[in-house]
Amino acid sequence: MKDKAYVLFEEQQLARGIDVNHVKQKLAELKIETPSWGYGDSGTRFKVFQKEGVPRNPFEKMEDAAVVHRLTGLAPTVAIHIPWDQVDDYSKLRSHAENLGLRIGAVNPNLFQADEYMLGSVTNSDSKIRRMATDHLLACVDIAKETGSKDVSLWFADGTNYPGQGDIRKRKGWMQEALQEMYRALDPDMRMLIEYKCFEPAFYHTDLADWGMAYNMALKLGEQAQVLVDTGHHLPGANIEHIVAYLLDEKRLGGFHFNSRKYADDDLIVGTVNPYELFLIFYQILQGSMDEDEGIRSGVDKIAYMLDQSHNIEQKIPAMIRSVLNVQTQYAKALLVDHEEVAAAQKNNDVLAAEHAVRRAFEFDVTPLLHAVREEQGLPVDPMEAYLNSRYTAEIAGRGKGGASW
Ligand code: AOS
Ligand code: ZN
Ligand code: ZN
Repeated sequence: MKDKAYVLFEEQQLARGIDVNHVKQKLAELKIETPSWGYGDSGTRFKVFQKEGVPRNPFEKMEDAAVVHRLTGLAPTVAIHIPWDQVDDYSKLRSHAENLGLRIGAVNPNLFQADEYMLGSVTNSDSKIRRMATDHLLACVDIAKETGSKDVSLWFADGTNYPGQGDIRKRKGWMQEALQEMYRALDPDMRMLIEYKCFEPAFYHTDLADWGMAYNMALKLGEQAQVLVDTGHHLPGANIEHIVAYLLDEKRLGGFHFNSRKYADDDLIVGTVNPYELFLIFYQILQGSMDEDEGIRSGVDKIAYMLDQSHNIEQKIPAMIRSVLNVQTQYAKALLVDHEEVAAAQKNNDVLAAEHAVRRAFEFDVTPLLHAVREEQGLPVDPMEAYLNSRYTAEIAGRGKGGASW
């Protein structure tokens, strides 16, 4: 029997000309990759809090990720970070993941924790350190081939703290050299996702500071190089959905690192601080999915939705469940935008009607819809409640404290 709230929702949407079956189908296709590091202990420079039950190794991280996917149906892949998730045999990690119903997603080279990288990795003025960093990039491409991952996602902490500390233009050239070498190592079906960030840990200049620099680098490298938008990596007030629309139109939007920010790169649970921004990002993407240009439409299909969060004070698994559900909620709302209504208002230059057409989709309560979708997929209607009622937290308590950090 259909739930009353759902019947009402369906009627309401039907009256607006929204095809609810199409909405449900799109929702069933939504996949969000969770980051292995979000299951480990993390913190700020002030303190890393150790939580009980945190995975002790990459294999246990996969087990926790599998719980998130089993309860939500939303998170079938897990991003790994090398060397945090270094193992002797990646095919073992791969089959462990596959046995749990998961796949290994993007491989993230870590070029910021070795002492050698204090003054830069691929942009270091010391050619030996640049070689070491480039070799790590190449090693990560090989790991991706073993794990069956199609994306290698790159974020560089490289930058300087003071004017004059580094030669900005030389460093730009070194960055390009290293990325070119890595690009050549990719199989034709692999992608390099280039992430940017305005500052931190470097506070004066960062070598890849914004989407324009990442995009320019991608253009120089070739079509397999695309831009990764981490929602926490912009200066306050940046219009992220504009950047998204722009990159999508240029066919270079590779993926996202979703998280929330209030001040800087806070890596908080996505959708907690500014859900409307997330909704507007999806609004742009869904508009792109109806473009007459096949290239843009297929670009939309290839966008990698990933989380990049560190759960410093909250329980990791429920935090991940909350996160993927928050993304699903805003995606569902964006699916309710009547694009014809928006287009008509735009045509009439009716500013208020256009804004209204977008915002009203955000204002619907999609809870009955999401319950129905989960029920149809045989998932718990409330995955968070299902987790809290499960014995999993008690089971993993046996791991004790002092598990993997980041
Ligand atoms: C760092 O600020 C970036 O968001 C990266 O994506 C980073 O690799 C990730 O946060 C794991 O540390
Ligand atoms: Zn990121
Ligand atoms: Zn970040």
